[in-house]
Amino acid sequence: MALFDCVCEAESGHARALAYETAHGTFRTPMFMPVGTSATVKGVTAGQLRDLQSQVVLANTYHLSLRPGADVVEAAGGVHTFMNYDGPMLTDSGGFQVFSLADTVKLDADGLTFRSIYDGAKVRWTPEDNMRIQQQLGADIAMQLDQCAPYPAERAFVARAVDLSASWARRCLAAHTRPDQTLFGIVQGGMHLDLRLRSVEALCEIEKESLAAGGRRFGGFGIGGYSVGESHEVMFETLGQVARALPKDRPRYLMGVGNPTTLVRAVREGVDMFDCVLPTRTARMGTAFSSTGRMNLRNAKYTRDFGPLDPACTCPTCQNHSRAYLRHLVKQNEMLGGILLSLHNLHYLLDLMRRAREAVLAGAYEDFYEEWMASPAARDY
Ligand code: PRF
Ligand code: ZN
Repeated sequence: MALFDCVCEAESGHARALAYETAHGTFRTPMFMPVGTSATVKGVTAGQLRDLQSQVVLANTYHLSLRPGADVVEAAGGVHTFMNYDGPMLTDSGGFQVFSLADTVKLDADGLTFRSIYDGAKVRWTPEDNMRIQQQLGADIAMQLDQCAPYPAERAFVARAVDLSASWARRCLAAHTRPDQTLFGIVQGGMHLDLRLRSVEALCEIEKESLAAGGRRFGGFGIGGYSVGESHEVMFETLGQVARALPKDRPRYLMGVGNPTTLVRAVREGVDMFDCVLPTRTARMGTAFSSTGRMNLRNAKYTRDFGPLDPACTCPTCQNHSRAYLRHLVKQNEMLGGILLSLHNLHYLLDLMRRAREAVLAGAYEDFYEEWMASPAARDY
């Protein structure tokens, strides 16, 4: 396979099994990507990620460009060598973090101005600045700079975010030239189907113009602007139609979504890739996914429970440690507690997507979906 080739190995209903080629190896979908915001999946080493058979790690442009700085990461040889991880990597543009972390963001047609959460320093990004930074960071996949509208939001506000994101997509695609790295466009449009379709059309038009001018194409498409406070049902009213309006021959990445049942449902709608801090963030708070639903390890009922965390799980945590021990670690704020639960929760989502892929390859995704929805694990939705 050539770089950035995307091969569809099987389809089952709308669900797909893709193989995608990057400069750091092939990844296969459906797939969950652990989040390594600051060039670290918190508490988890690169070796452990490999053992978990994690395929792609996600880092963040907002955080890395402010600390330690894109120039430092570049001097290290890029984010791969900096964190000693040699598999596929993706950097989010940081647009989402600018809007969710900063209290004042100044937005204009040419870019955005915000203050760093680290030291209050004023930062200005044009789409070109953002592309230069992501090329310095050197991940295999860069994401366009976009504006994610909050929920709820006035329709006119969402429409402006769609048009601004499209104008930035055009500039990002023109500014992104590193040959070993690809760029994903991002669809916005909130919960309005017509605005979502307008966003998809704009991206396709921008790509067409770029190709006609001898420029590049998008390597895939992010679906942003969901999981911002709306209910599951509201998201699924439009998600499937949006995913399937995107070009069939490239990956569709639902950004910032990590609820197990949402993943199983979104794959059925034609989504291929996911990322979320949920498995690692909730692990650090003492929560574990399990085959019988979510478990809060702080609960007193585990004090003398010397059985494995999840008897159905094959992860290293479940092979080696009891609920009582994990509860003790969590209660004492021992850092090993968060680490062991992070390993388990990541294994859980990675394994769920591997099984989803097997089901697609077997042409039996609908059976997999129904079995999941009937399982006790789907109750915590
Ligand atoms: N845009 C970008 N990153 C994101 C989102 C988005 O809309 C979301 C929304 N769920 C998560 N991460 N660039
Ligand atoms: Zn486990």
